[in-house]
Amino acid sequence: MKNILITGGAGFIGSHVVRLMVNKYPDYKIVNLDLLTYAGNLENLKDIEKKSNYVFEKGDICDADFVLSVFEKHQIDGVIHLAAESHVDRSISNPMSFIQTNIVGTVVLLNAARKYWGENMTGKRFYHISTDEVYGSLGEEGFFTETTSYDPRSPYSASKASSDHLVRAYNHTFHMPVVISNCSNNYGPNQFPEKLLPLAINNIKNMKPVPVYGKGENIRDWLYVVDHAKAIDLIFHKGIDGETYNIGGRNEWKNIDLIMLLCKIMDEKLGRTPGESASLITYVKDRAGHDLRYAIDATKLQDNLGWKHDVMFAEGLEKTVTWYLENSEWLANVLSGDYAKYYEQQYIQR
Ligand code: NAD
Ligand code: TDX
Repeated sequence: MKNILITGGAGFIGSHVVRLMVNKYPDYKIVNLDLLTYAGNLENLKDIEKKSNYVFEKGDICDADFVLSVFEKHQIDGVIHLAAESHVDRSISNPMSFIQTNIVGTVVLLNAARKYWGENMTGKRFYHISTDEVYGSLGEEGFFTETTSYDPRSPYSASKASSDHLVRAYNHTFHMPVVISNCSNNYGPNQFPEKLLPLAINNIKNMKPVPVYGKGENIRDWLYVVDHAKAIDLIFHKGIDGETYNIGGRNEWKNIDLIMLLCKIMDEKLGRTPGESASLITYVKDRAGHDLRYAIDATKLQDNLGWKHDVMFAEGLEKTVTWYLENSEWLANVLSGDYAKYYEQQYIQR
């Protein structure tokens, strides 16, 4: 496969996948299709944007004519589909855009691939990137495996579950060569500061309250974004058609413990007295339908494809904090625009 379409490549995870693929495969053409919504940012790709094997196409995955034209123009052989509305809180206040982008957009892409590839899809691949949230919420014990029943509980996770089902349906019905992965929470550079870690880093830096939903007892399984990008590269090249792979770091943290650790690191980095950053922690109204715990069992990916994560959490978190402190211009740029309005609605008015 030579001409690869990556959707959502200007977003958080997508930009790390684009960078990895552009640098690692100089003989591939990497086409990044992104609408540049509030979450898409071409600044994330400054270091590779001039490479000869990289092309950017601005447009909407829901626009069938445009998507098909991109397949034809670049003779696309493989798709890595990351474009999505990705923030759970926004899916609670505005579910419709999640239905449109995550469900309709995925079907538009599948249709374009089917139309362009025709009957003989040998050597082609449609790789759909999904989330652990489709499996629902765990109690204190157990892990999500690839055979765990779907039980999505937010508009976001329901829209992702729906797109996963549609991708599988195209495999079953039309023999489209697909592969799916479901990953746990990612963290790292370039994450939009609506998500817990970059939001907390930014607020701590500016001595603003750090909002912790409910009692802070919800648990997430954190993976460094570059390790996710490496898993995506591996699955794209070595995964078996029709299979699903779970990706996770075996790195569970209660939200409040994670924020306490972050505060400790920030105190050290900013030369504050111990406890100064933690004094900003503020318990706020819980997220509606807040899932208690996510935890991934990635044994299949480890045993079948030899994946393991490289970055230990202490190192990854330290790198992440350093990146945000050193990239205040990036942060200032993404915080301008509509973000202030969103923050006001999400944290001040409710
Ligand atoms: P993100 O919100 O940072 O980026 C999404 C990108 O998609 C943006 O660049 C945006 O401009 C683009 N986009 C949105 N709507 C579009 C449309 N209609 N047409 C074209 N482009 C559009 O998201 P992320 O956190 O990088 O997540 C990427 C993918 O990985 C998503 O599918 C998400 O469900 C999945 N995922 C994310 C995580 C996580 O922790 N962030 C974990 C598991 C899976
Ligand atoms: O201000 C906050 N306070 C807070 O306590 C925010 C933004 C979040 N939280 C809590 C909610 C969650 O329990 O922190 C946890 C993490 O929240 P998010 O960063 O919003 O991530 P989450 O809801 O777990 O979903 C993420 O992981 C799976 C991504 O946003 C999804 O795209 C991905 O599919």
